[in-house]
Amino acid sequence: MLPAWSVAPEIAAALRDGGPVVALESTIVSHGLPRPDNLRIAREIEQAVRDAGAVPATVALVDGVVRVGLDEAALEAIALREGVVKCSARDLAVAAARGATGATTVAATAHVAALAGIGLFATGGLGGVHREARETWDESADLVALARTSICVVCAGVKSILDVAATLERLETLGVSVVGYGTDRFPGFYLADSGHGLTWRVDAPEEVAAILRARTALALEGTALVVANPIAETDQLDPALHAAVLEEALGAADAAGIHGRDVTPFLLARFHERTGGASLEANVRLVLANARLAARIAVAAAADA
Ligand code: PSU
Ligand code: MN
Repeated sequence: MLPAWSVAPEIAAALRDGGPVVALESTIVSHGLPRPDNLRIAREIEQAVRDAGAVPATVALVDGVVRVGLDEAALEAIALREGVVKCSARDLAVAAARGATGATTVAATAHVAALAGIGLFATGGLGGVHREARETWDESADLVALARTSICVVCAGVKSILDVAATLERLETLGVSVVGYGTDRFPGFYLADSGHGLTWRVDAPEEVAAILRARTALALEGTALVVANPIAETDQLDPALHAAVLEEALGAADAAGIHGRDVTPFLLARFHERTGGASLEANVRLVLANARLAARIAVAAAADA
């Protein structure tokens, strides 16, 4: 029988030696970025982690096995194969038992990373409370996963298609720590500033490593630490274009009856179409920046150990 999960040898060795490792999710590759560019971008994200001195560990389900660290064939399967399932935490075991191939969301990736003993994780934007949540109850499982998983997640805030204020309230209720990196404003994914302030700001990877140490000492490491890293202002989407496209995209999703796990991929794809690729460019830049920062934090945390 195949094992339910496996760790690539390079990653297992790094973890044994207490070396820096950064987990990466795969839903952004399969469902968040258009083909065939997604495969090249997935490689670039891994390379960004390597360039900053850490080992990348992209997580995905390939033919029924949860893999921590993908070889070329596995990365290609996730990026290009038809019918790759978007797996949140609740989908993982079901999909694994069926021998499926699936990409892991923030919720599923955080769970698997913690299982493997990886402390750092980079993504684009977290899921959260959707704008129509009052009617639909649509709130990403990313939030509850962050409330119960010991992991540090580097992201550009939550996706700007969401109700950011409500998501920040939920993160507070769930006991998830949020710090801004180089800012006291909560980033807005495609935009540098979501319009919401933050209580805590850090300015160096070593400061995050110190927070991680304090969490362990205080037995507060059972939840996630979110490091919110804004996209550079020169790379952000034009705010007026963002507002116009968002309104159009939300209307289109509603008209097309999109719901459940299809909402986020639909809205992101609509953005990429309607901004003539500008949102795609911004998305790639912010993910690369998050991968680099997560690697620097992993290096700082490993130096502590
Ligand atoms: N960040 C991106 N692009 C993405 C995602 C994050 O830049 O596609 C994915 C993550 O996998 C996240 C998911 O967990 O979107 C959220 O989906 P939902 O809202 O259905 O929970
Ligand atoms: Mn949802």
